[in-house]
Amino acid sequence: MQHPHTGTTSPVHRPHPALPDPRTGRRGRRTGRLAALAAAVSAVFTLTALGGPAAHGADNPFERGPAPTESSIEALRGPYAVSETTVSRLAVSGFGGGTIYYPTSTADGTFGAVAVSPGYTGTQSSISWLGPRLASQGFVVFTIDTLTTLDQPDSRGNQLLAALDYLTGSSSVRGRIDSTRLGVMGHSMGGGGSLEAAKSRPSLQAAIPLTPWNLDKTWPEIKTPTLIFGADGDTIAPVATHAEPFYTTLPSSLDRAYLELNGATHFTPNTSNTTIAKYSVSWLKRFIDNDTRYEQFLCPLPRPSLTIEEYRGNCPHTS
Ligand code: 9J3
Ligand code: ZN
Repeated sequence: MQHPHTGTTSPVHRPHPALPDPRTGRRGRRTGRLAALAAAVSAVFTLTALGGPAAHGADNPFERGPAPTESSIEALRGPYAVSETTVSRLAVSGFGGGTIYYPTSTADGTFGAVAVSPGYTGTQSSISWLGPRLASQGFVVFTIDTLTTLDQPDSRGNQLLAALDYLTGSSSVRGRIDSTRLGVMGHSMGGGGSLEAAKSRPSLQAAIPLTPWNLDKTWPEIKTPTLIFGADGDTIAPVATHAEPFYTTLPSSLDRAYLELNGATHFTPNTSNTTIAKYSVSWLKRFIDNDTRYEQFLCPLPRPSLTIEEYRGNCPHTS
């Protein structure tokens, strides 16, 4: 089967009316500066009135936002102002409700979306920092609560998928989402759940388990590009029996990576962390949005540093 993000979905790309047609060199009916200006104003008005698309990459209909820099992906907030809406657990089924963080503006068209699960005994507050941090870079982010705080990874995987289905099918922001461009994240048993979700739904574009915990140690079935974060000081989900075997058993043909955080614990993903954010943003952009402007941060592989104990992965990426 063809990998979904190598597909050639056609964007709505009309030639800009004020610019010469690249094939003919002509501007069309009206010519001259005033006519070009009128056409440009009219085109901007039309596109804005329709809610986009605006300023998407010429070759990639899914890329959003300005060209990234090291500092833009490390920043506490990206270029998009963020709004949020609460989803009551009473209003949904299959998961425990949550909070949706989304770019406020509709001028850039639709965005990819990510659901994020907390870990064992945790609630959405344990992963809520990721909501505005990732949404401000141009994603709809759904931090969820689980049905019970004691749910196991397989259940958390199903709940992440139920949350994505709610997000794209019923939520108040469904019209802002490109429902073909989805990902999952989670902490600990929620990270184990993100592996379960990717295993059961190979159409997902990205998975990012954070210090994941799972009794299933082997993941050869996964087709989704996966970035696994481990923590060198994790005594609850030690990397030797969790994150590392999860990574090494992913197919070697898959776009995959393992980032071991230096001086970190099982609970490092529960508070704002720039290393987690910058590589998560890069991975989501690269694989949910097909945005190769972010490949520079993933390839060549990041070198060990004060915050990165070890980084493994394939390079260049193949999908
Ligand atoms: O979600 C987690 O933090 C999983 C680690 C754990 O408490 O496992 C014990 C069964
Ligand atoms: Zn397995």
